[in-house]
Formats: sequence, C-alpha cells, structure tokens
Amino acid sequence: EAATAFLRALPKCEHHLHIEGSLEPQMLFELADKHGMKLDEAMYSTIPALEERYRNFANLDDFLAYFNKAMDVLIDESDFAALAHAYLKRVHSDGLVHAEVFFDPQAHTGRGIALDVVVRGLKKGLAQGEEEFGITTELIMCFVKHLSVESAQQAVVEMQPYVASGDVIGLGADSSEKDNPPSKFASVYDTAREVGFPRLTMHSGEEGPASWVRQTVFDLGINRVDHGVHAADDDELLDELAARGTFFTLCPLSNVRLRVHTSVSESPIPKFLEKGIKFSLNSDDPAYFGGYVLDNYLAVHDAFGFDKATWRRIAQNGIDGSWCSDERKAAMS
Ligand code: ES4
Ligand code: ZN
Repeated sequence: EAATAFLRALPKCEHHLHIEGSLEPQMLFELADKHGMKLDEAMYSTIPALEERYRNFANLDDFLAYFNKAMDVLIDESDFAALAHAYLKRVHSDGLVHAEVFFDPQAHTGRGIALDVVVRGLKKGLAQGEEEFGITTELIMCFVKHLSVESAQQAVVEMQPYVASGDVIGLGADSSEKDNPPSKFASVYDTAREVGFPRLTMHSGEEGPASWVRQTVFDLGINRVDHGVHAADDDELLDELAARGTFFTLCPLSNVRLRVHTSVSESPIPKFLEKGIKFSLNSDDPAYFGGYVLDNYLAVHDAFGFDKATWRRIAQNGIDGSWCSDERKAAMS
C-alpha cells in the first residue's frame, strides 16, 4: 500500500528499544536448546502458545515476569551478538537508519554473566549490523527500578570503563514503575553525572502519574522521558515541557499490549503535536508487543491518518532528538 511505502521510506530513528525485548520466541527456544537448558514448562510450551500469552499481558509487571525470565538463555558473547544483529537485520527492512539501544546490565550480572560478555557481545552484533545495513547505533544502559538504589549505584559505577571508552553513551531506568517514584533514584543520576555518562533518560509516566514525569524533568534534571504518556493528563506540564524541549520516546503498540491504552487511538500523540512536544515512535520490546518500528508507525497512521507533512515532521523530530553528531543527523535527513 502507498502509506506503507511512504512510512517505510521515511528516515526513522529508534530511541526506545530494549535489546532483550527483541528476543523472539524462535531464538529463545534455539538458545535454550544450544545451552541444554530446560525451560519452565508452565511458561514455555510451544511458540504459538507463547505468542498467545504475549497478546494477553495484564500490565507492565505481568510482562516483566516473561521479559526477565526469557533472557536466562543469553549466556555467552555470541548470544548477545546474535540478538543485536538479528534486531538490526529485522529493522533494516523497516527503513530504520539510527538505533539507540537499551540493555539491562543488572539483569545479566545478577545471574552470573560477566558485564564484559554482555557489552562486548552487544557491541559486536551492533557493529556487524552497522557495517551490513548502514544503521548507526549507540548503547544506553538502564538500571532496573525493581532492585535497590545501592544495586543501581553499583551498576552505574561498574559501567565507568565502557562510558570512558564511548561504548555506552547513556543511562536510563526501566522495569517496574509501581511504588518507585523518580525521586527514589535521584542519587543514582548524581552518580551517573560523576561517572561521566554524557546522556540521561528515564522511563517515567508509563503507568505512573504526570507528577512523576514532572519529578523526572524538574527534580532530576533529565530532559528525555521514555513513555511519559501520562504527562498528557496535565496540560500545564505539557506547556512547560514543550518550552523546555523535553523529548519523549513513545511506544504506541507497547502501551496497548500493557493496557496503558485500550487502543492506539488513545495515545496522546495528536496532543503532543498540537503542543509542540518533540517525540519519536518506538517498538519498546518488539518480540513481545506485536511489532517492530514500522508496525508502530503504521498503527499510528491507522489511528490518526496524519498527512505527509506531519509524518515528515515526526521523522525530522526523531532525527533532531537523536544522541548522535550533527554530521550524522544531516546525513539522515
Ligand atoms: C519495559 Cl515497556 C517497559 N517498561 C518498563 N521497563 C521495561 N523493560 C523492558 N520493557
Ligand atoms: Zn521501555
């Protein structure tokens, strides 16, 4: 269809992609086999049954139980490299030109995988994909909100060599938002600034309220917000965030699968456009949420039917909001 071809050809950037969330059931079963691992029968029987379960998440925490279990099959460097490479291969056909990729180091080191195995593996897979497909990439570590502040502090400090080398450019925070207000983690971001992380972001306002997005931006001094859809409940906040140039990484299909919205048409995207808030459209955990980046663009187009000028503006805002050089931005446009 014409709309599909147009949206595929738009230069798209992805800023909200958990690489562990790109672990397709097929690769999950293959890696379990490779490592001679016995998967929990109650969770993992067949691929179709698993895909059906993924269509029925009750909320963020219900999803996280699967997300955090499946990654047990990622063990050696080649597993992480294969995962990253498979993601880039898949989104190349979607017309993706630049990817800023999240990973959860604590979720791997906590089960005995060396940090170097994780980072080396991911960098290897990304570099191979970059060369093959011309997609530029960056790595962003996320600390997980379901573990302690001390654990997050330790994870941030341990990343220091990879920040110094430029292998990891940013810090984010993900996982369970319930009972975990941004203010709880202010000290982790202070440490990240001391360690020298050039870029900071945070999952905020996915299930949590607008006031938590306000905390993220104004109290913690973070000017990129992952999800942040609940900021739309506070018009005054939206005006302040537009003036500040706060950038949102939106994930429309994720919000439907995790029951933040009942359909994509509930997304605040039109309101954000109206208010002049900059954002990108992203897949979050594409293996779990029924679509990669182009599927998210298509779902938004189905819901709102934006004209070509609006779509070009959305794509350009995604380029402008990327954490890459001005030279690279110019080449993407
Ligand atoms: C996540 Cl959708 C989402 N929200 C919070 N944390 C996450 N980790 C992976 N996907
Ligand atoms: Zn996310």
